[in-house]
Amino acid sequence: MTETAAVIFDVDGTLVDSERDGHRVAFNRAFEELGLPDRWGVEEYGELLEITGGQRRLDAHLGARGMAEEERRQLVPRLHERKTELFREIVAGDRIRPRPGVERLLHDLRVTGIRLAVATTGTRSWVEPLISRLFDGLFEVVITGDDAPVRKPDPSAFQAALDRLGLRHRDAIAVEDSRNGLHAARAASLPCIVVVNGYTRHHDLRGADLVVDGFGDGETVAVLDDPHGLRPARLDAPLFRRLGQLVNSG
Ligand code: XBP
Ligand code: MG
Repeated sequence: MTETAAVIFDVDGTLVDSERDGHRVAFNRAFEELGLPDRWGVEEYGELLEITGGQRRLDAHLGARGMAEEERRQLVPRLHERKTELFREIVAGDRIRPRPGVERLLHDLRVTGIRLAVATTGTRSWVEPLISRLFDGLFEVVITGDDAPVRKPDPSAFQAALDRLGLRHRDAIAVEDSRNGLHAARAASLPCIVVVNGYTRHHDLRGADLVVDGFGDGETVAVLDDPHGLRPARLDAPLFRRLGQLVNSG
């Protein structure tokens, strides 16, 4: 029977709650600095998150409000470059923190000998400083949007992580927060645990192996979907091992 050898984590919304008070704020500051009238509200940004990748999100938004393609081609890369710098400053100011229970889980997995990887569609120039600041030395492999240019729900980020780990899909489990992330993991044939947040609680998450509302930090997590009957109180190494055995024996 195959043992779970690695867990592959998404970053935005999963390891860190970075969208509403992080990326959104950086996008808005970039709009302001470049003299654009656009500002993304909390709710509107939740809808825009359906479009993965900052440049694609900007392009879709500006296109929908009537900006010509030629202008977008010039503007989107500049806006995104400035947004990336501004988000790096937000990270450097310690304003992005791990979701409650994440650090405990990562240490628990490592102590049990489970290898850790990251697969995100975010830009490497902010992902790397964020990972070193918050999770220094814990992740063996970090795949970013620069390594896997096709954004989730395409499976390429997860496939690249498996390749770099030298593992097959049967040896690993993905942890995600959103429908696009879940679909990317499933398209790479990975089992997937979804830990929802305020932006993703309403997503259709059919196909997930477990859906919970947190990692379990003191309090017992609320289980939203549990097709294998795992009934976890929190996410920990024995739960990942049990899930790995279940999906591989089924
Ligand atoms: C995250 C994203 C990213 C971030 C912004 O999705 O879609 O675009 O919102 O980062 P996931 P960039 O959690 O599925 O990886 O601006 O660097 O793209
Ligand atoms: Mg995410």
